[in-house]
Amino acid sequence: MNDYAAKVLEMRKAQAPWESEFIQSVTEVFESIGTLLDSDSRYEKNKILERITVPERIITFQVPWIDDNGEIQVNTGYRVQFNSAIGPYKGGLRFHPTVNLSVLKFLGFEQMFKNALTTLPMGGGKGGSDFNPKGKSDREIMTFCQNFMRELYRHIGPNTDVPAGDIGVGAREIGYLFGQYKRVANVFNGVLTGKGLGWGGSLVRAEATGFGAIYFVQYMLARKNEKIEGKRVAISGFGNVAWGAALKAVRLGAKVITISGPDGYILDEAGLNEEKVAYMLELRSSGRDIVAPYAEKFAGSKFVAGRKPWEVPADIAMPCAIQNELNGDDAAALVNNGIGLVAEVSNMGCTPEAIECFAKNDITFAPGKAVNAGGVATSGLEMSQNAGHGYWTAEEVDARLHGIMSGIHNSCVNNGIQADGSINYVKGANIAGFRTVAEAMIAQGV
Ligand code: 2IT
Repeated sequence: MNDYAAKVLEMRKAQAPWESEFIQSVTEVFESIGTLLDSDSRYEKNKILERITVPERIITFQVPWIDDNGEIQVNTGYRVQFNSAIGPYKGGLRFHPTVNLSVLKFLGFEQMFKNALTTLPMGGGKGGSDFNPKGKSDREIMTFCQNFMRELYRHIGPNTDVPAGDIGVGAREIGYLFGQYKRVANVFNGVLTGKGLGWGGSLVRAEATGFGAIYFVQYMLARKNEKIEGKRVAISGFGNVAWGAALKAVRLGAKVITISGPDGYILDEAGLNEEKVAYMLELRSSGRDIVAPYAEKFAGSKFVAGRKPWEVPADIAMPCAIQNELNGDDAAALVNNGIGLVAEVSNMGCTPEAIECFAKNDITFAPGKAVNAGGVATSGLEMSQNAGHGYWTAEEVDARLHGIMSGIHNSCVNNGIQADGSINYVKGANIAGFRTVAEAMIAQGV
């Protein structure tokens, strides 16, 4: 690691050694940008690494709400406004029991570079709560969202900070959050993305993260003169992102053989079809956070309890669930089974040991901040439509999404090309994203 980067990393570690996810994400970026830092002393002179690792603002608040039994519950709400050098803070809200400041700082840090990669004017932010939506009634979800927004509304706005969904926050939650924002702020604007069609939402936004990830995989394959058609694809998760990826993969003739949940994974050797992909939505709306019922519904598939899909032989692996879901042992299993390509779709889905294992074995690996950027990119397109008081067709949005994913792939190639002609996508994505943000910070002064 570059000396300056190592010094700042040590400083951040000493300040908050318990923020393991945040330190992991900073380490990955700092390890990748050494050549850029070596070649340009302005970054150190302007203390860019010191500044870029401290969120511009963190808002923490209490979210009290009343459950269906009339009991008062209390959760913690957060919004980490990480960096606004290139646009208003932009990034999702996560409702999940594992949410804490370290997790939201890592997500906000990643978001800043991801948003820069899209080339749209969006800064980095992230937020959410340790609220667990699992097993909650619709009324409880609505009450929680309303009480969350009762505080958050004063910190956000279409030119200030534009939240969206993430794990545990989908179309239903965005609806309740938007309704409350509108009530208390008395304004109808594009303050959130992922809105419903007909009240400001964009066509293709729901599919965009998964679709964009598959477009990115197609560009990766094209460099190796390969096609996705006929490839065995192992996907984890069964939420919005996994659903979009499975849908596009199936439509392009790939064989999606796994999905997974916290309870285990489904192995479907026949491959998913559009009916089975649609069933993922039913599984999700059950609110139980399990995939086991899939095996009861579709003969020939089986449920493997308590395990992850990375033990299944596949050509392409796409983690679509949560951070650190694919570790060094999982990576070794994939390599032993002849994996050809790994596209990380979840944010920081792979541990450093896993990424190292792929690198050692010359497995093409692309990081989440590049692969999953189609989601936030399409949020950016939703912001444009809102600002222009109109809507674009699905074809228009999809064409722009394609163009943005192609541009991100080109950035990774241009900044990550190695002496042997192979691409280090981690390095390429981090250098391209970092440079854009850092240059804007330098231009704007302190
Ligand atoms: O991780 C992500 O990029 C998201 N959850 C989407 C963020 C957004 O603002 O659409």
